[in-house]
Amino acid sequence: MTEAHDIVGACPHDCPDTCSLITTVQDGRALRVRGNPAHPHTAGVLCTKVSRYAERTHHPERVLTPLRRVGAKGEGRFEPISWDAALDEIATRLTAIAARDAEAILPYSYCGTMGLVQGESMDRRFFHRLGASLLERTICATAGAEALNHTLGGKLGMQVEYFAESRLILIWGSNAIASHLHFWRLAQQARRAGARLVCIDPRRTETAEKCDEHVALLPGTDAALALGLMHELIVHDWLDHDYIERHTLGWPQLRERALQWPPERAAAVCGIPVQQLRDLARAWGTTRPAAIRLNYGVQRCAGGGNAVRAIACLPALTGAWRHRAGGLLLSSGGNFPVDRAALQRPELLAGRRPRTLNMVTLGDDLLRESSAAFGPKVEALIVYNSNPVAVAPESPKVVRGFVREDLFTVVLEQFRTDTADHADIVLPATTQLEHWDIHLAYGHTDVLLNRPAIAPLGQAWSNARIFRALAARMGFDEPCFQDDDEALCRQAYGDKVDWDELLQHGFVSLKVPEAPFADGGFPTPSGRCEFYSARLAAQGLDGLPDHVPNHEAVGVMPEGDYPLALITPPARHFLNSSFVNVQSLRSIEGEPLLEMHPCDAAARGIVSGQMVRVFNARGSYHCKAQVGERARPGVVNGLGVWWRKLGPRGTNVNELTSQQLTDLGRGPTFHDCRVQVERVVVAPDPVTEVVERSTADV
Ligand SMILES: Nc1nc2c(c(=O)[nH]1)N[C@H]1C(S)=C(S)[C@@H](COP(=O)(O)OP(=O)(O)OC[C@H]3O[C@@H](n4cnc5c(=O)[nH]c(N)nc54)[C@H](O)[C@@H]3O)O[C@H]1N2
Ligand SMILES: Nc1nc2c(c(=O)[nH]1)N[C@H]1C(S)=C(S)[C@@H](COP(=O)(O)OP(=O)(O)OC[C@H]3O[C@@H](n4cnc5c(=O)[nH]c(N)nc54)[C@H](O)[C@@H]3O)O[C@H]1N2
Ligand code: SF4
Ligand SMILES: [Mo]
Repeated sequence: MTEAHDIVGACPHDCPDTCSLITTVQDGRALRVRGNPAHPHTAGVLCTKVSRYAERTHHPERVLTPLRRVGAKGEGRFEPISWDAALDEIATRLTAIAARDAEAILPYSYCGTMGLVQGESMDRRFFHRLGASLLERTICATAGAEALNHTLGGKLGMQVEYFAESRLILIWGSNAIASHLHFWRLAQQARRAGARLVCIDPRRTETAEKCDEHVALLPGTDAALALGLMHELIVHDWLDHDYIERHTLGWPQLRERALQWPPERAAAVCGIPVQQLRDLARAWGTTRPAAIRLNYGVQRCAGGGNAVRAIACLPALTGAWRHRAGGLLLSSGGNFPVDRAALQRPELLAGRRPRTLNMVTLGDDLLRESSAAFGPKVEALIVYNSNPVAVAPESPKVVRGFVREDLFTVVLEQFRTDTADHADIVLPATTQLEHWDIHLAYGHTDVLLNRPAIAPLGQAWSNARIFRALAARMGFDEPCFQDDDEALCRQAYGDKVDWDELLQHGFVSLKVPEAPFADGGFPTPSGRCEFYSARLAAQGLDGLPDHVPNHEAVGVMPEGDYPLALITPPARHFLNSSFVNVQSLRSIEGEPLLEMHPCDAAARGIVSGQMVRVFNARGSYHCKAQVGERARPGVVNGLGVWWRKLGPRGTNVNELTSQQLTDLGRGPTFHDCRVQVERVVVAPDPVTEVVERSTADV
């Protein structure tokens, strides 16, 4: 037995906190993973999920050899094959398709790892060289990102640590305790020093119940709330006229727009008491320093981009940016000087301009035939760092696409996910403990390096190695296909980050201003905070932020059929669909639940613990009802992206969500969805279930 030793790494997950990890290793096995006490933002603490990362890595169900399908698509029956056989088969199939039209090949990936090497380097080189279709990676944050870009000039904002000094914090569209725990520590610090915390969220989350105030607005009404707040700031003259004059663009127009939103109108749209809106405006207008921790929950609806724009105007109106503990933070990602061209080598496209498909509309796109407008039918799909069968909206269509007999599907995975079950070939991928990577963060401003703690398990390879090997099989002989994983790590930031310091400490803090917009200097075309965006107006869009009702707002769809709004926020102990197969975490999470307000439940004769069917025109989903105050009247909360095969009847909540897009950024609208709910009566014979409609529904 060798002595145990520690290796410093980085959490790979799609979470603003990007923690520094310490893995204790003995005899080639990761014994445990804990938070690095030397990294200020991590402060020695990890969330419950990643504390179980060693359990996840050494999970008995890891995919450890290449697999070839022997059953029907989706059945999940495979036989092990050699790497040579797998690579030969993939290269042969892709070469044949590419000879006809390389755009019939579609890569599909997201942030299963946020690592720059395993997430967006050799893979992109490979697909660029091939001339495959491009993918718009929109499934999470593009509406908010584009909104920030058009308002502040980029994914920039407050330095997260200064929230600890704020006197008022609006936690807006974010369940910090569940989804970025380390921010909550700072909010608690602020509160101990006397700050007031306000949570703005339709759901009474763990975070909402611990704040001083909870504004439980209807989903998709945040822009109306922001405009109503502006109305009050104007009427009471809680404005910083000097800041507005010197550092903003379009105030006369925005002022006129906001004056159309008296508190009564805004509160009615939001479904909140008008006094609550007035009180919030007074607090925002009169407290210094005041800050907003905005998160992506607000932008998963039709008007998500406009909502983020409206909210991002609030700090400039009151001059909140003047203080380092004032302003707003949605994403800090724009601070990182990543050399994406060096990693991804767009020049390998050699002048070709392949079509781009949107990852949100995968369901529709897999079912499309070739046409002049669409281009070639998708014939091959290469999935990595993502589990689209579970996470993409409107899964009935996604599944119909994945079971197509004429689709060749390769999935690079650590586990037999719902998506892997539909693959022709599954390739075993390493976890973060087994490979090199380098990271940015979107909730702080440190670069992190991930060193492998253990050797790859079984025959697992890193994504970068897999794409290197595929490139070699396909005869791609450009020198960039020789770069190994460590070399790719070095290329990510070039000389902009000190490599030796990274090797030594595992992280390097970027040099960023304490209060980025204290004296204006917004990186927009005008150099100002753009209330009015000429760029948006030039695209034929509204140059000012406005309230854009949900696609499936009250009154838009036939309300009698689907009267309830459904939101689908993450489960605390899963990360999107990752960790659902980790038994200890699944035990805490329990089972798929639908939270309902007592009045909506009573109207349908539903009690807690009862099996219900949630449905709309797109699909139908069974889970247990949990009746209580976490849900507001008129809104039901379907928690977590469960693996379909681990949920009742092999479905999850994305059976119901739609492929409609946001106003900006072509993003998903997971929280913009209408449904009906009915109880399911289980007959003595468990196979025959009778659905009972109460009189309230008809
Ligand atoms: N434990 C855990 N942590 C996670 C994740 C996870 O799955 N589990 N996912 C990670 C990822 S990929 C991301 S993008 C982030 C996601 O985390 P967030 O950016 O925080 O986004 P959501 O979880 O979608 O929504 C956050 C909150 O917004 C609320 N919400 C829904 N609709 C609206 C609305 O219209 N207006 C307002 N004001 N609020 C609304 C939801 O009820 C939820 O509590 O978290 C990351 N962290
Ligand atoms: N209904 C509903 N749906 C949602 C959301 C919601 O709030 N509600 N949230 C949406 C959001 S915000 C996001 S970001 C998406 C996320 O959706 P995805 O990006 O698909 O994220 P995960 O579900 O975590 O799946 C990531 C997969 O990547 C694998 N993986 C991790 N590391 C590696 C690696 O190094 N190599 C390879 N080959 N594989 C790896 C993991 O095993 C896991 O199966 O889901 C979206 N879907
Ligand atoms: S998921 Fe977030 S909070 Fe948890 S360890 Fe990773 S970065 Fe930290
Ligand atoms: Mo996300």
